[in-house]
Amino acid sequence: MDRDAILAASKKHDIVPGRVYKYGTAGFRMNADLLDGVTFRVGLLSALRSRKLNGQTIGVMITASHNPAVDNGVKIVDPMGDMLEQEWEVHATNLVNAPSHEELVDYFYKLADSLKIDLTSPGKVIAGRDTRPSGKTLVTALADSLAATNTAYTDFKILTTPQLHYLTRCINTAGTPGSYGEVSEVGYYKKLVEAFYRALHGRRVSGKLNVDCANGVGGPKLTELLKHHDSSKTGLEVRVANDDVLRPEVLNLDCGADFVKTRQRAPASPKPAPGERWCSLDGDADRLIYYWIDPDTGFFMLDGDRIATLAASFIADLIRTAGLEGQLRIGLIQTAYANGSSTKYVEQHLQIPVVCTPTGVKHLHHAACSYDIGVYFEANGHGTVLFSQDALQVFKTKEPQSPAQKDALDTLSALGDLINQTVGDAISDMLMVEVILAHKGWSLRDWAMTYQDLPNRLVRVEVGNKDLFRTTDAERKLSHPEHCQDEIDKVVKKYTNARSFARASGTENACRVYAEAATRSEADELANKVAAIVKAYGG
Ligand code: 16G
Ligand code: MG
Repeated sequence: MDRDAILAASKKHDIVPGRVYKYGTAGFRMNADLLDGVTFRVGLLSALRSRKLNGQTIGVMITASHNPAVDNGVKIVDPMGDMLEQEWEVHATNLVNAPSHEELVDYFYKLADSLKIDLTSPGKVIAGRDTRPSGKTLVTALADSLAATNTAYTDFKILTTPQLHYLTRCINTAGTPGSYGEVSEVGYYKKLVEAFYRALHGRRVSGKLNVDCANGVGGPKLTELLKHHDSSKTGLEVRVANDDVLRPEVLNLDCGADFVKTRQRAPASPKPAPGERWCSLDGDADRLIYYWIDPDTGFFMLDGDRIATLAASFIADLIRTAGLEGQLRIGLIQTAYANGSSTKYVEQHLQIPVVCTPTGVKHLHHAACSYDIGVYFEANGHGTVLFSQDALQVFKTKEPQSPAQKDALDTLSALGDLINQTVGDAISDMLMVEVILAHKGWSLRDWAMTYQDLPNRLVRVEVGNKDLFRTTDAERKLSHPEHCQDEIDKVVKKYTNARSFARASGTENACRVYAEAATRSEADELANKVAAIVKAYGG
């Protein structure tokens, strides 16, 4: 590696001065104009990361998910397709904040030295990006840093975020017993479709599914997947909606999973007709929300909590039928945003333990790994089901004692292939939901009947200094500012079945307040009161 080459390359990709950059829950995410130098530096870090991990391939994804089209973002994917290890987030933050090109290169070598990285060893990085036009230029910045550090580099061009995670894991497991799949986009489609056929196990999907793709990368990719799918075999007919990726300004505009979840209404267009089955993906296709318009009661949403409870109940039943109860541990991971009714339903009705973690996929994913079957979903629709190697092995090798056991074992094994094991994947999750509904013979309304959500409200509060707010107990309580939590507790006590918490956002300069209570008006009132407390303490 040549210091001068890195320095010269860096000088082509300035960092915008006077800003503090932080590798947060979603990597670096901001207005795309600020990201050229940031992306170059993320390239430097991925070059180091790959070498630190004996030349395994590192993924870099360029996306700003559900943010407006003018934003973009960049994040690093570890070899098994999971998020960058947390200790390295600090290194990413430090590298990106180096004030000058010289100091950047100094820090790069210092980091390599302190982490005992052999810079002469080979490194490998792959990249993907969503449909944002700015992604194309940012990829150039990434390519420049990888060239300057002699790092092998493959640009997989436009992908969903989960596809990039899939490819990263495939490359690093190729030729081993744990091989995750064919290293190509087509390999991803074939794996999912084949597992979908197997998981249905002769059942058929009933009713057309309309998919709002947020005018993001999920649109063209879902269309590709459907080319590999024979609907006469499954009954699944999909109408792909909001798949305009040629007009960047419509990305995530009045549509997509984030819009549907936060506004609690259907996309502005096309208007879902009463009774139609709908779901929405977000801009990079790692979140999924289902809904329909009821002719009598109007819009009804099935969010991440609902997907989690559906998956957990189905898989727990299969485990029982397969005669594996007691042998495999199943757990459900949520955040404080999960509706209290869903938690109660899982603990009391399904008798499955629930763990609460702080917000952010990495926390949930990590907690899910400690179960044989770890179901994790954020209420916003991001999540997946992780199976341990032991579990996957048992599904394949256990000798069935009856046709019903064989059916259950085959279905479990197929789910292991269908459900993305690296990260939440809207397309894979959608196929999983369709499989479960087909097995249960359920409509969206049947699914919705399992429990009743507590009315809830989320409020964004602008404060002088959001860093004053520090949390404990998986974000369910504030430790700072002092006395703020006491005031919140006092208010919550006045309402029935109520719960409320406040936390600083990890992606925006604001605090968020969540409140739920027995009635709509109580939930609204409580949210507003807690928001007022937060505002008063907010500096
Ligand atoms: C990021 C997280 C998401 C979380 C959200 C919270 C990842 C990949 N994404 O989008 O999981 O729900 O941030 O945002 O971890 P907030 O901190 O602004 O409320
Ligand atoms: Mg997303």
